[in-house]
Amino acid sequence: MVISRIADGIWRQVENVGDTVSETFFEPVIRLGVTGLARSGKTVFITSLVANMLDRGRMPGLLAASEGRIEAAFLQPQPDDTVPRFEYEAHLAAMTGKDPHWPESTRTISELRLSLKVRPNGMLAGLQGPRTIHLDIVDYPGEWLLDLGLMEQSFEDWSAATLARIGERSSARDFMDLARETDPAQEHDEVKAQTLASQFASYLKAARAAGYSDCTPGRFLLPGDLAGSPVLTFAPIPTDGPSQRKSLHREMARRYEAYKRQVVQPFFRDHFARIDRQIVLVDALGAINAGPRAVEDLRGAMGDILSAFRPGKNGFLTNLLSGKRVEKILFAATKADHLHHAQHPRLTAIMEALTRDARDRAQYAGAGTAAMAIASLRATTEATMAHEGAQLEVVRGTLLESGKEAAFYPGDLPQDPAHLLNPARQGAKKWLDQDYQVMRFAPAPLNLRPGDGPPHIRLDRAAEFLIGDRL
Ligand SMILES: Nc1nc2c(ncn2[C@@H]2O[C@H](COP(=O)(O)OP(=O)(O)O)[C@@H](O)[C@H]2O)c(=O)[nH]1
Ligand SMILES: [Mg+2]
Repeated sequence: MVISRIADGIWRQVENVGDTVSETFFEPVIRLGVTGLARSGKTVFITSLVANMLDRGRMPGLLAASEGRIEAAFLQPQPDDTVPRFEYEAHLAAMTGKDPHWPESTRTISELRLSLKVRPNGMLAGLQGPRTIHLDIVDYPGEWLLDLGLMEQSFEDWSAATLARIGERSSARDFMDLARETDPAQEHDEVKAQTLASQFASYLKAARAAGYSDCTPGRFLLPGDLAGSPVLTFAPIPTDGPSQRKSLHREMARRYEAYKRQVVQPFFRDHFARIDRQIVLVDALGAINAGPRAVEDLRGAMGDILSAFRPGKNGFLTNLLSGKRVEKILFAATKADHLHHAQHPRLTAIMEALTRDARDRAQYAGAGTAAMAIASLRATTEATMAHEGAQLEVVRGTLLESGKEAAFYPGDLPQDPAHLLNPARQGAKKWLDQDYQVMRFAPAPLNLRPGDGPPHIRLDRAAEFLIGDRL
């Protein structure tokens, strides 16, 4: 009896050792994090990246592919049994089927394992057969990174900072009325707690719709199966001094701590801390189109998101990572197919400027960073048109709303990103010189040659930066 139990234990240990040995020496795993705020283009990016890794005809910028060293690519069951699988097949069918359309938006974490059989290059080329390398792609909402700021804040500090920040926003009026008349010392009452929490959640939704990015706690917007649970039933309230036993203040503070411990911390520990390479997708054109306030807000949110990648500033994260770090971070402006390629360098420059502070610090911490303008699924073609005596460089495509073919000129992005970022920082209400427009195009019907993935812009360069050195 006892002996068999010991034997069982030993057997399992040996099995575990076997796992790690084969993973590290023979079948390396790269965990690629894909994040960005809602609608930044994560789903389309992952779908197109995987399709283009399976059929590599359009990936000349990925050296291992252009050198013909990738002998095979295939999807495999992912290693994490409790994380939803990224619905690759459904998304690809949406984008490249008979009646192409954009995939449904998803709002949670998901994962997909792509395995590559790669022949080594250089010195090892003649000595070694092909190796299998697993690319575990993890899609998670950028909103969840914003919660990192809560980890180092007490309930009282968080309440005070939040109430001060949102006090003047019209979208917060109802909630603020309620918060102001709340006595933190009153006895805890579940109905009151629920009213506060639901008013606060309504405010967060309205704030996000109005273009604000500082909408934490992130799970209030995307509660999933936590909806209605105590960890999501709290709100900032005016507090002064320590809380009394059984008071509303005490219970709200307790739930806030539970949210940090049971929602935020597990995400960082189980997912974020294991990422090797990261791409942060940004809908910079969308923000430019929405105006200076949206650009400034995006800059702020980028700063907050990116603070997760310089753990030195955050004690909680430093402990969690214990020396491990993300090795490469790519900041990509998505949907570059809205612009003629002549303007792509300007979009890249804007992306660089938006993330400059964060990139400088990441570089200091030893991570390689880059900024790029990409289109995961190219929905347009380019053309030059005569217009009022000048030549305009336009893009053509099928408009999403009307289904009509149209040529489109989005406006001229400035050479110098400061022409956009400075007015945004100074609180300008609208752009001075001109307006920028974004049309939504439908994905174009495709007629792919065998071996070709869906059309894109610089997806191969993005892949080379993110994983090229490991292939
Ligand atoms: N034209 C164009 N539109 C894109 C591209 N990628 C994303 N989009 C648009 O952005 C929307 C949001 O993309 P999605 O991947 O669902 O964003 P997510 O919320 O970050 O997963 C899509 O429905 C498309 O309208 C692209 O490469 N080109
Ligand atoms: Mg998505």
